Parts: sequence; structure tokens; C-alpha cells
Amino acid sequence: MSETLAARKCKPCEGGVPPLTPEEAGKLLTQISGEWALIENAHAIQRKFTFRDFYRTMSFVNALAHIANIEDHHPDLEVGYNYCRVKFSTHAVKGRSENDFVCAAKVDLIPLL
Ligand code: HBI
Repeated sequence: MSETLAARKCKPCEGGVPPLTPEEAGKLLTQISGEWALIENAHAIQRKFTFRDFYRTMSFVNALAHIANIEDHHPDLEVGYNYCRVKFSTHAVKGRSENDFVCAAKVDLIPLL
């Protein structure tokens, strides 16, 4: 039985490998929450989280940052009073890699206040 994406670890990525094809990305997309979308032009995946207030938004952002630091794979974030838009892409390959989907799967497990 293959392990879930959330159980995997991100692999160090300094480039030199091709990004995922849209088909490969589409297959991995089925293994994370349906709220994530393939952003084709940015070669990324993106999900918007909404919250009741700024306190809850920043609590989530801090939990997300902890995951990014542990995995050494980092999102682009847009943060407002009651929302956080999370975008994962792998800059070293100028596209998407499995790391993006591993981090998205871990972010999906953050308990929301
Ligand atoms: N984060 N989103 C993203 N993309 C990268 O290519 C990336 C990263 N964080 C760290 C990193 N690359 C590398 O420094 C390590 O994988 C070695």
C-alpha cells in the first residue's frame, strides 16, 4: 500500500529535473483536498482558506510556516484579515513537483480553529 502524500517528506530540490507534466499533476491533485486548484500559468497549485477573524488567520499561517520550515519547501502566501491564499510551486524547476503536493496534503491536516 503506497503511503499517503501527507506521510511523505519533501525531497531537496535544486533543479536539474523536469517539472511534473499536467497529467502527473492531475493525478496527484486527486490525492489532496478538492479545494486545491491547478494554476496553469503559474505552474502551481492554490487553495484559499477563510477564517472568522485575524487571530485565527494568523494561527493558521504560523502552523503553515512550521510545516514549510520542517519540509524546507515554501509557499507563496497572500494574507488578509480573515483569509490566507496558499500557492505552492517548485521554484527550482519553474513548475510543480511532488513536494508541492506533499506540503498541500500536510496543510490540509492543520486543524482549523
Ligand atoms: N520552496 N517553493 C519552493 N521551491 C523550491 O524550489 C525550494 C523551496 N524551498 C527550499 C528549496 N527549494 C531548496 O533550497 C531546498 O529544496 C534544498
